[in-house]
Amino acid sequence: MRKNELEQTQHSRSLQVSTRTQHPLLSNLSEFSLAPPSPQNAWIIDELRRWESPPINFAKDQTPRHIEGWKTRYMEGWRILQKLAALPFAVPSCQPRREPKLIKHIEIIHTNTGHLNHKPNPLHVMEDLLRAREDGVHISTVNSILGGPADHISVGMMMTSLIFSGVGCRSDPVEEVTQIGALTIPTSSSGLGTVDILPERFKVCTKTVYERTVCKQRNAEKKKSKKMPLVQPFEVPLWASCIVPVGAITSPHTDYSGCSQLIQHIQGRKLWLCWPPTPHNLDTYLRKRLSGSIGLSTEDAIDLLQDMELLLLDEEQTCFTLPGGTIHAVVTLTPSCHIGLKLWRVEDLEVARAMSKIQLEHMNQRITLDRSTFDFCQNYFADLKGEVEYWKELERKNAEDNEKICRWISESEEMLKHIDDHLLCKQPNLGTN
Ligand SMILES: O=C(O)CCC(=O)C(=O)O
Repeated sequence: MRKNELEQTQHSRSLQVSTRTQHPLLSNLSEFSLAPPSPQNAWIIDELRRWESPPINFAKDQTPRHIEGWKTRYMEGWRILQKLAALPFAVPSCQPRREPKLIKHIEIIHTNTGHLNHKPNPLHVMEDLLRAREDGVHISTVNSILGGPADHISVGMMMTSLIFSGVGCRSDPVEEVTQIGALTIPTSSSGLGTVDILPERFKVCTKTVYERTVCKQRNAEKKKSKKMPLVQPFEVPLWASCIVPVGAITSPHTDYSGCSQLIQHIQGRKLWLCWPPTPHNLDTYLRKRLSGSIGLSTEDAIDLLQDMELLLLDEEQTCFTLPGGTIHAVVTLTPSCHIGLKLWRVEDLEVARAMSKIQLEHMNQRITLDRSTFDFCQNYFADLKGEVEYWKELERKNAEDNEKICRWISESEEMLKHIDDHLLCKQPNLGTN
């Protein structure tokens, strides 16, 4: 047992007597852990209560086949929240309108958007979603019940799922109960491109680079604003938004290939579970993900990964950074949306290197890869290719750490030069996986 785990256990033992009287549900949690639950985590029980309420609990006591998937999800969320509430040590957390407690890895930039003249809202996200559809831009769509991609789903079905998840299909046994979310909706000039959300500190910083896109007015918009001066194409931060229905659970994963993300929460109640990219955590998560199985479940992550931090978000528009390589899982308690912006920072460099090293080692050890692992590796290195351009920009901007960044760029380029052949010879036979 590591030192801080030992301290946490001792600390919770000394609280044993008061724990039992703190919250009525705490006494039922003893079956989840030998040590008594920490009263510091009692706030999670309120979230468990929410999870046990409509519309999320609608499938709990029903048996029709078409809601089996929903029921499984419901039970998974219930077990996750129970497990968290039963932990015998105080989990570092950030909760609405409370001082963050013990949070070290996640950096809270601000806890609301009171300082902004124009605030981001779900309408901006919907505008961007519709624009992406009109322009034929690919967005990642996921079916949270099946835990996989849902690329064939129309925007109409997605919107229906957002509105009616958990309430709409009860009486129609033919209709599947859907739970569809969209994960990468790009900024457009009629949506989030109209709001300046980026905190000043990221605009004027030699230590950080953020992803950008050129925002162009479309012909229809130009016609509408005939009397207005013509707006020249302009560069904006390339926020990508994410819209998720009630009751969704996103399993532990890392995003991209080492860059950080700035996340601006827009609306909804959700719980983020975050684990820092320590060597133990990266190794445990990546080896499981690369072993061809379905990956690490949230429940296993709570047991196996170290130094978890929890972030509970509600209508306060909190902004925070998710440092490169952060493993995260999300439980959504009401329909919600947020936006993310990729950031490149010198402090992410070692994590980017460690992640690539594990992926390469793993690929070298295996003769063939199954379809899911092959896609995972391919996406990882495709992302890395795009990220190298931003590392180059950071290198030009940051004289102080120039040498370090240069070394990482040439390592990445060397890796990428070999990766195509390496990956191609491990490509699974189509149709067999
Ligand atoms: O909100 C969710 O369920 C998933 C969000 C997420 O994992 C992300 O934005 O990277």
